[in-house]
Formats: sequence, structure tokens, C-alpha cells
Amino acid sequence: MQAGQTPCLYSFRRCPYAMRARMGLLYAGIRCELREVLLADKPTAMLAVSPKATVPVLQLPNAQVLEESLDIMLWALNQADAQHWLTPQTGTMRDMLQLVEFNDTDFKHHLDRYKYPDRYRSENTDAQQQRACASEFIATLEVRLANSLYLFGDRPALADVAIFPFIRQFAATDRQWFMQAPYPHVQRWLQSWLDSHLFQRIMRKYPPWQSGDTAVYLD
Ligand SMILES: N[C@@H](CCC(=O)N[C@@H](CS)C(=O)NCC(=O)O)C(=O)O
Repeated sequence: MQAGQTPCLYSFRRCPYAMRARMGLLYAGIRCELREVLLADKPTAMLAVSPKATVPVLQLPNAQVLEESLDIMLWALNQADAQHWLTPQTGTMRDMLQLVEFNDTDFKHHLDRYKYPDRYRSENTDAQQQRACASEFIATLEVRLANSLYLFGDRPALADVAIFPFIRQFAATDRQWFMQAPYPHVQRWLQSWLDSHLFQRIMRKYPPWQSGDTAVYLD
């Protein structure tokens, strides 16, 4: 397949990995074609460039393909980083990547089991137990956010953007429980991201892409 003149992102609106990729691309001001994907019916063009078959996938004009959301964020931020998301006010890039890694592994493991208990019946676990395990991560975020506005200081950085879409899912699983849980700073931080102009823009709805459609761009 021929790569186009602009990067092309295969995305799924509600996927937290795709959200962070779209946030990074939009923040960096990268003009990017957006192809909304149905997970149950992934386009052949996407599978041809990325047989791994997960979203997001970014195809670059030089035909390079980025198949990991964090790689897409890092690629975008390395093009333009006006608010210094790559250089946090406190801590280092390595510290941020460690926290994101914990989010993507341990926390995500428990989040999935909390959110979709029916899928994990055979594991003999229950949603409340999984919520308690996931909450340990929320508690570590709470400590950080009690000390600063964002996870690594008083201005946003890569880790905030990479992590909040997953905390959004956690909060939405049982909103009533989350709002009375002892995490006021996480609640405040999450709400500020949900209210942000950037988030509102990446959550615009697009119909699923089909081969031959007129290109739509992330804006
Ligand atoms: N490590 C990948 C994970 C991406 C991922 O798992 N995305 C999910 C959607 S949220 C997916 O595409 N799953 C495949 C499917 O449901 O068919 C990344 O960071 O991009």
C-alpha cells in the first residue's frame, strides 16, 4: 500500500490507548488523517500495515508504522512540545515511563477485571476485589496529586496524558463509588482533563472509515 503525504492514524474513539495517541498528535499540531476503526471489523488496509491488529496504528509518510500508543505519543512530542510534556517540572522521563508502565500492566490488568467481570469468570475473582487492587494505583496517584497539580509537578506532562484515559475508564465503571472514594485530588485532576479543550476535540465522533472515503483529519 502507498503511504500518503500526511501521517494516517487508525483509531477507535473509546480506546484509551488511541485517546492518548490522538492527544499527543493534536497537542503537537500534527496534521493527521484519522481513520475510525470498528474493532470487530478492522479494515484490510490497517491489517496490511499492522498485522498485530490493535489500535492505535500510525502510518507515517515514509511508510514507517508505529503500532504502540506510547511510541506514537513520543514521536509526536518529539516533533513539537510547546508545553514541555517531555521534560516534567519534577522527576525525569524515566520516572514518567515507569509510572506509565505500571499503569499499562498492573493497573490495566485489574481495570479489565473490574470493568468486565464476566470475561474473567474462570479466574475466580470478583469485581470488588479487582477494584481494591486497582485502587492501590489510584492511591499512589492521589499522593502525587495532593502535592502538585499534575503527576510530575504543577504543569502537565506526558505521564498525565498517557494515564488519564485509563483512570477515566476506572471512574466510569462505577461513577457513584468513585465520586465518594477518598481520592479528591485524582477526581479533580481527571475532571480537568475531561474538561480540557484537547480532550473535547479528540472525542469528536467520526463514522467508521471505509476504503475510498474522503480523508478526514484530526483537528
Ligand atoms: N500496547 C498497545 C495496546 C493497544 C490495544 O490493546 N488496543 C485495543 C483497543 S483499546 C485493541 O486494539 N484491541 C484489539 C481488539 O479489541 O481487537 C498500545 O499501547 O497501543
